[in-house]
Amino acid sequence: MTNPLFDALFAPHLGKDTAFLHLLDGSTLSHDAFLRMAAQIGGVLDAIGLNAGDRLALQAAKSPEALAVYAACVQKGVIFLPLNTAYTAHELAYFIENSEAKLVVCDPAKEADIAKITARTNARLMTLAADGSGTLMQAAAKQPETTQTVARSADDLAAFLYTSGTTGRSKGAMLTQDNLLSNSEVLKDYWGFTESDVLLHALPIFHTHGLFVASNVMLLAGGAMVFMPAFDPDTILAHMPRATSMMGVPTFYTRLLDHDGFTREAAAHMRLFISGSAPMLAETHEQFEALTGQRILERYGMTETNMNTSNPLIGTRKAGTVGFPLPGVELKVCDPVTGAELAQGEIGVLEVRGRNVFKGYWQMPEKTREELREDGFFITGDLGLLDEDGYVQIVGRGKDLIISGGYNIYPKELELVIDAQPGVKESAVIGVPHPDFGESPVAVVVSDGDGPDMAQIMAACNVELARFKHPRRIIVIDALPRNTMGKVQKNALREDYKTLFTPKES
Ligand code: MLC
Ligand code: AMP
Repeated sequence: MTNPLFDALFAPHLGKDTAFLHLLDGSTLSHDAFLRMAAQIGGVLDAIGLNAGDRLALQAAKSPEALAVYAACVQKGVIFLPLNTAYTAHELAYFIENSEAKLVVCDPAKEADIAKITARTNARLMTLAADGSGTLMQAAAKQPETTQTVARSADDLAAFLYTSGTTGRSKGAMLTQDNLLSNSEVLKDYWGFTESDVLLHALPIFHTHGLFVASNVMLLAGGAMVFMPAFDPDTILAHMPRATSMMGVPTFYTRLLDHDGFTREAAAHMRLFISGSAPMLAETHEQFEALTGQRILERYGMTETNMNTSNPLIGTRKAGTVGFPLPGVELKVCDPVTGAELAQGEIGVLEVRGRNVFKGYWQMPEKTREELREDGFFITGDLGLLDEDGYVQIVGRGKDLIISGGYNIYPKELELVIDAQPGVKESAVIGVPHPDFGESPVAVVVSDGDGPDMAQIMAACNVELARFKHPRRIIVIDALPRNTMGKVQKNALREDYKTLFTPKES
């Protein structure tokens, strides 16, 4: 019986008492202990009747148990649907309903709210707290520490990751076993990860970066992770002496650079610092190198495609670029209108094809057709070029998207909420440069009648949108700038407010 993802990431570690997760309380969980925990959770999934192909939605704090839920899903062929812990009940209702999740696991503090949703959808609800308590692990404790692995093929689905869209409706990206496995195999080799590596893991585990890049690669390599509930520079520095490597979003690096304890000596033994999920300023690369003597390795990916490009482990890591297409990934720069491939140096939309590219959006065949060509190329919506040395440079986005601290915020989602408030005629949400988060959303609002009620807008945001998506400023103006076609010129607005969070350059 085979299950390619389980056989590669998890099965080789059965019975091994090598360190897998170093926890902040000083304890270490071995590979085998982790797999026994996952098997017990797998037993719970069997007991409540989850079958291969059913969905399990998890919104829970980062913990070994939460990661073991992922392992259990892979072992049982259940499709894992991790959800950002910041999502409100309003947002969760959509994901749970849309995915038709059969089991939802949530923090005990959210149980009452989520029970209202699962009552409607008939999903089973269990709880998992940050310390591992809750009904899930109570049930798991009664299950055996070994369990049957369910057979799966490479093309079977392993996970759904929801990603918002330019229309404001989230889409469930369907990722197969092979999408995840092929990418982790490539990354492990490309970045040289082995069982001797210890990764500083401070990313959330509900997105591609923390789950499929960091955790899958380390599982495949057989190394260990210092598993931190969240990013905190003091904690990172305290654990750096035992680590070999770190993966993070640019905000991790700018915050580390601002910390007095981050010195050349502190980083001297580290073999690799990797950044991605958002553009890193060339200036951050340079400051990092000036301080540590090391160059950050930047790579580029997305939910639908896993990782597409990377700077090399050995060779020049070029600041301001995301490196070369990874082995097995074909990348083209295309004309945004005709789709024709452009010449080296010309700016166009990046399109990618390979085993890493997802299968489509859950129950959205039209959206899938719009973005995934019949020949297998996925239209990323990112604008870029191939430079004279073949490095990919991302120069902007064709899609209306803001990335704040590595989290995606689709302006349309905010505009729909703001436009529905009294006193608002219309709004345009733009990303403005921010020194900590890279970009932050600002709402530019045109008033209607007596004008917008700011408290009311924020109250609506509180109910409908996760806090990280909220506009950091609301600016009222007389009219939005439009072109002759009547389209709002967000570029003009971005120009007007570009120094809102950063001092003007002299
Ligand atoms: C937290 N807050 C944010 C935020 N994160 N606001 C805007 N953008 C963010 N990214 C807000 C909270 O709501 C709260 O608001 C306040 O900041 C403090 O919360 P916190 O939890 O203490 O935040 P902090 O620890 O400072 O978190 C910042 C961060 C975190 C950068 C460490 O956001 C993070 O870990 N980001 C990583 C995201 C990631 O993994 N992305 C990968 C996506 S995968 P208030 O007002 O209530 O105080 C992908 C594909 C690929 O993109 O290529 O990898
Ligand atoms: P997500 O949908 O959360 O997976 O976000 C994917 C998007 O993040 C991509 O389409 C890019 O716009 C952006 N992204 C990821 N890595 C990088 C990077 N290294 N540089 C610039 N943008 C990036």
